[in-house]
Amino acid sequence: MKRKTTLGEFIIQQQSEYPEARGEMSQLLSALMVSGKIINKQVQHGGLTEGVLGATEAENVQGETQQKLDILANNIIIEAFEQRQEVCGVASEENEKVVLLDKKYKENGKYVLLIDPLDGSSNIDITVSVGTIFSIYRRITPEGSEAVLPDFLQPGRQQIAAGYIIYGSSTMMVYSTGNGVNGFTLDPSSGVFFLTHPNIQIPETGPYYSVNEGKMHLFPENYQAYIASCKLQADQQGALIDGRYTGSLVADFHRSLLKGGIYLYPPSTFHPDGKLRLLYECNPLAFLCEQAGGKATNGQQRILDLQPTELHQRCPLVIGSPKMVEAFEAF
Ligand code: P6P
Repeated sequence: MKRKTTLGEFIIQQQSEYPEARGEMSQLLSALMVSGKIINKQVQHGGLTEGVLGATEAENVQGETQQKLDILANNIIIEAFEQRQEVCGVASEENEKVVLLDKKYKENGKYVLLIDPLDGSSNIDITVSVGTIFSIYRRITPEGSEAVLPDFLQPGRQQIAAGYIIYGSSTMMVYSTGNGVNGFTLDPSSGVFFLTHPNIQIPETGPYYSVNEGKMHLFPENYQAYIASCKLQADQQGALIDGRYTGSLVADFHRSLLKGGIYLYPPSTFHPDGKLRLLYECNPLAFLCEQAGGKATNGQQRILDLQPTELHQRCPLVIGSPKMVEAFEAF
């Protein structure tokens, strides 16, 4: 039986479709792949590695306690890009300001990278899946100068690539460069990512809705009404729609992408704009979801059309199977 295509081979095949490509995007994706393998090793070792689990005394710019692995993952990714020339700056959930990469030659980088280095990290200590989310834009200010905020505050529809690495029962890298979504599974014995989920299409509808029911009473009426309707609905086969919520966005999104379903992080009295961040959580997943045939909205607008104004701004997120998001929009 012919062996599966590796991620490296796939990247090269994709690049060959762009004769003018100089391989920078390929290099960028390879750096993310390498970072994912290194982070995976730390995540999978969990409590076996002294001092890796648990929280630090530090808080990130969101005022959230930083897990030790958050910081580790952030450093692993930034260091990977300091060794290369494609990226002139990184915006991260873990850094208040944009990280300008080493001045030596970084100002020639054509791309900017936005990351949530380890989303859902509070789940690590209980061995629930976590993930790295990434979003890539071409810079809009002239090369040769330092990257500036406008390079990062672009609408999500300008993304040229986005994806995630999910560290779960298996480790997968799922990404898109604008021509569909492909999923690669890491073979731990060889350290190679193999193409296991070619051309992912999200099912039009699905068997799950995913929301933090504990906060239901804080949500706006229309969200409560839609969620109540999910509890009453049965799908074509008469099966009820189930609730599934892991508290890890990447895991909840990955399930919706593969099985069909809808994930909601609504506005609430605690979080009037929702809790999730537009630039490095909502935009990359919205890009992927649309590439797979799904939809993503903030309750009023298409996520990818939102014009960002701040690096760490939050936005409500309703994302997943198109028919389920449309049903929500009717509320
Ligand atoms: P809540 C994790 O902190 C995260 O950013 C997402 O991964 C997750 O979906 C969400 O927050 C969980 O938030 O308020 O439901 O605990």
